[in-house]
Amino acid sequence: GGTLRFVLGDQLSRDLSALDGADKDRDVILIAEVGAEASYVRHHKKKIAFLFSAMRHFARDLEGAGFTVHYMRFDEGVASLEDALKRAIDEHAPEAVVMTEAAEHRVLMMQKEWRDGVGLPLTVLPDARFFCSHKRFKEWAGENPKSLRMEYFYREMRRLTGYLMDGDAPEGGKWNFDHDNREKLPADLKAPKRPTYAVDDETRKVLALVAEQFEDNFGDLEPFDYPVTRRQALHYLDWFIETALPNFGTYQDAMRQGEPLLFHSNLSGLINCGLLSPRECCDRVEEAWRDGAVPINAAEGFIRQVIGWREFIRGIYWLKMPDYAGSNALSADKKLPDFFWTAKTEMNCLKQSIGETKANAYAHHIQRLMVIGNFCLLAGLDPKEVQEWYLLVYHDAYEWVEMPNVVGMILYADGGFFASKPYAASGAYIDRMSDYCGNCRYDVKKKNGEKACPFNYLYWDFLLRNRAAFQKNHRMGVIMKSLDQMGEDKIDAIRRDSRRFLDQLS
Ligand code: FAD
Ligand code: DLZ
Ligand code: SF4
Repeated sequence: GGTLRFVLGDQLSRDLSALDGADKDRDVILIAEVGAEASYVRHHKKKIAFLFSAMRHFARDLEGAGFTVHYMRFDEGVASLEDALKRAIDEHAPEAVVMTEAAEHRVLMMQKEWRDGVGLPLTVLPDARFFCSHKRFKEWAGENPKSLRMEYFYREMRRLTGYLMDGDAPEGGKWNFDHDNREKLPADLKAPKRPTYAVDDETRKVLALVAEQFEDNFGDLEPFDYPVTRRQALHYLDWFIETALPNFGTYQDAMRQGEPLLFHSNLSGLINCGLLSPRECCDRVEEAWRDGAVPINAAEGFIRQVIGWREFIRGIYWLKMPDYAGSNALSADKKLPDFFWTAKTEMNCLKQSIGETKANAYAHHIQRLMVIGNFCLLAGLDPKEVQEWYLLVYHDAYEWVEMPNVVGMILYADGGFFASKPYAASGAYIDRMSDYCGNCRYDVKKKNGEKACPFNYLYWDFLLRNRAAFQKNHRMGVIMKSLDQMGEDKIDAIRRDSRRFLDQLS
């Protein structure tokens, strides 16, 4: 036989290294829906439906292009990726197996075991879809780094890719236009209407499967209107560049009730599973800027998220795993409150953000970071529980990208390895960036008492609880000083309100 090419669920790219040089006459491409991957956390129903549908359509596209694909469907009862591999080897008797390295540590460890155990040559190739190789990231980070900063990494990536560069200098005279990207949303500015994609026969079957097999999982399965094919993904990218990108930068931090997407790209799920490459997305964005169709703060903002944050986060993950998973620098140990599953809370910002998460398997960055994440941090929720929640609720969630965002970005559980200070904020921040507070039973202007916005006293209680950890952080200097000058009465009120609030959570 020829070569067996095993493609994982988040490797749905025609230019995947494992498909490089595939022989249409002799090779078999294996793609498998397997029990263990679909249930290692209780993924949101839409996440499973999206991925299975994308996998099936990708397989069909490969077949259309003349490849032989062995597609294992969920109802064939394949227990695990290893089970899929062994079944395929038995059936096709290949000479060798080729794979692209898994994006998650857990699965890469499996690949290493198979290499030693399947009894025929198994090659694991690098994943060239990322801009920055493991080697390059390690070299950039240096030996045993104490802390790393995205901004410097990002500049290296700009130089490496040449995006928005004028020779050695950044276009527009600055590396970063974030300062322009914090505007409030004007009341008369409407979010553009999104394209939706009709459910075809294949997706209909997947929806029926998920409804039956994953009945008790979190989240709403329908309506389902995601792009699931390469062609639809490209259409969605075109739509984004033309319609939403011009305002993407300026209103990147804004939130509005009933508008889950605003000007965000919603491309993360498509990029992470392989239907779009990060390179083609950035190429298109840069082109739109060179054509004068979008301002520099939009193009730079998007490209920074992708070649900066996305690659940096992946680098941190591989630098720090496997120990990173257990990080808990602030010894946070509270259980996740029930409303993370039901969205039933009187805190309107959380009700909206979690409600949208439940409906769409999506929330945009500021909702994930400054509403839900901020709450997890201030309330002292257990990092393990928070990691699991974020890993299962979003359709773009894979451990390599979820974990550093949770452990490092929102929870400060790695002691500030890449965040120079915790992303903690009181209600005033949420009020400034959204219209949530106007519809809330709490009063964002009140600091203490039954009616006060809980973020207001939880913020100070968090600092009081973790005083020792932040005392030496010079970026926290001003705020820790105001804590030192706070009167006993005020401190008592903060502690009393926080205890009352946190007690009734559990
Ligand atoms: P846009 O706002 O349009 O941004 C463009 C692209 O930039 C995204 O599609 C994404 O590919 C990339 N990007 C932006 N910020 C980040 C970041 N911090 N890390 C990695 N990529 C980034 N993103 C995931 O893809 N999967 C996750 O599981 C995930 N978990 C997160 C958990 C927390 C606690 C936080 C704070 C952020 C998380 N993010 C995750 C990052 C970010 O919130 C999402 O990528 C983004 O909201 C996806 O929506 P979008 O495509 O509309 O993004
Ligand atoms: C997330 C996921 C799910 C839900 N199901 C599958 C599956 O059935 N088959 C598969 O090959 N991959 C799946 N994945 C993705 C993997 O769990 C894993 O996250 C990635 O391959 C990253 O290593
Ligand atoms: Fe959220 Fe506080 Fe505003 Fe209510 S008042 S929406 S709890 S920030």
